[in-house]
Amino acid sequence: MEDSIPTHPMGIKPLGNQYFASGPVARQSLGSMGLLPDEMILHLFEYLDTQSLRNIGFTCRFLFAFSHLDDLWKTLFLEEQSTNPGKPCWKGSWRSTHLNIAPEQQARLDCSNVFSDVLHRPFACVHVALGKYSSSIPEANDIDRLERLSYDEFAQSWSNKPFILTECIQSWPAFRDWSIQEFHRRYSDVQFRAEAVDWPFSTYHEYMLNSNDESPLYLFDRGFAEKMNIEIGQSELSTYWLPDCFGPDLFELLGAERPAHRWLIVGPERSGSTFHKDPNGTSAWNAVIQGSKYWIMFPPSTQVPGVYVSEDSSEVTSPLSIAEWLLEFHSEARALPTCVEGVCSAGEILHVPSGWWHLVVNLEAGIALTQNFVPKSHLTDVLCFLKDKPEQVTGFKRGIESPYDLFVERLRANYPQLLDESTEEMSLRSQTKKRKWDEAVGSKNEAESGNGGFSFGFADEEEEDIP
Ligand SMILES: O=C(O)CCC(=O)C(=O)O
Ligand SMILES: [Fe+2]
Repeated sequence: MEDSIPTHPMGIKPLGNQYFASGPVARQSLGSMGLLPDEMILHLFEYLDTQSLRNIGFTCRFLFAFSHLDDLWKTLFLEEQSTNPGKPCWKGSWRSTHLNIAPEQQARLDCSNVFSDVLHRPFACVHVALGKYSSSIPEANDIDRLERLSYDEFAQSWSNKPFILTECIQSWPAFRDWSIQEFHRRYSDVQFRAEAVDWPFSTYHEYMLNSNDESPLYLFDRGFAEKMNIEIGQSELSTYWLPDCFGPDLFELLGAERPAHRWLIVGPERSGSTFHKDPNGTSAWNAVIQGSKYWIMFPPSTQVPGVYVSEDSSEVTSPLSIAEWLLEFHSEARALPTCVEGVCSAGEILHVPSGWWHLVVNLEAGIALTQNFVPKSHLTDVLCFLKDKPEQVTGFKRGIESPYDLFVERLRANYPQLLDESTEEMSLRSQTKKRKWDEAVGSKNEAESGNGGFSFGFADEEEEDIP
């Protein structure tokens, strides 16, 4: 890996290189702080405010290098923006942007006797060659590619499988007309949401062209239709419309009360999404307008290497950046029999089935549109999610007390038979779950003694007590 990595702009080297160093190393001048490992120094620095972080950098060469770690400045910048949002001017790094100084006005110091993995690794990750991971995909893992698909085929055979449709979005005006350049021309003053900040597209464009973050700031905006004044749907003036093959989206029954469900996504090369499942048990499609994305996906019950899920699966900890995960875990993950991977290029659309794990990385700068939906075939998954994990339900407006009750009410009015079938499936599932639990804890006899119906009612009531 080290072979393809250029020299760090400040001269910082990986710790292993210290073995070859002849002169004095910068860490020796750290005084009593030298007792702390690099990880701890970084952690302490995360508590410093702007002035302190600046000042401590002037104490010695080693801390100068630490105080320039750009991620620290990103946090300070975002913190300030949250209380005092101004119109920022991107200056090539978070430090320069936050301190509002031109890159050429910054102090420069040769740090070639600073040896630290904590400092060198983020830089190395920026230079990870993504092509290595997105190419030579084993045939068994290759995501299915279809020219087109009917709704019947989707409902019968494909709602549980990832796939890429290659002939689906070519007629969208969005596909024909949109590009990063065109956005820059038409929307340069329009503010879009990029993680924690709202930036005019012109600023984000500057950032895309001139930044080197290990995990680039990702533009992910759910209000884009209003901001760009575009129509979505079947009308003549529409910029894009929903693909027919996914059939009716049952969350449409919620009307204005449906949770956030569509996003415009723009990002530079290496931006993307770390491992997650989509919210509320929904499925999704992701259409690439410009650029290309590498996807690696696993079915719902897979334990993905390097991804840690809390016991109730409410928290997913993927402490690693995309690049670190690729470096550390990709080969192990790729060898799993359930691994599915592929590249979705401009003009193609990818299906993410309900509950599937996925990590996505942009191989080039690009634009995508994504939408979450509830197909009939996953109604039970969504109902179970809303009912059994109310604390994990996201995206609904605050005033909505019980998304589950609201959805059931709308389904009863519009699709009573579907609701009945789904309710039956839910009770079958919880019966199976209870049987498995009883088997595991050894109270099998009780479960089989004809009290199944009663225990069931009881379980449901208990569950309804969950706020
Ligand atoms: O980065 C991407 O394009 C993937 C987005 C995604 O997975 C999501 O919106 O849930
Ligand atoms: Fe996703």
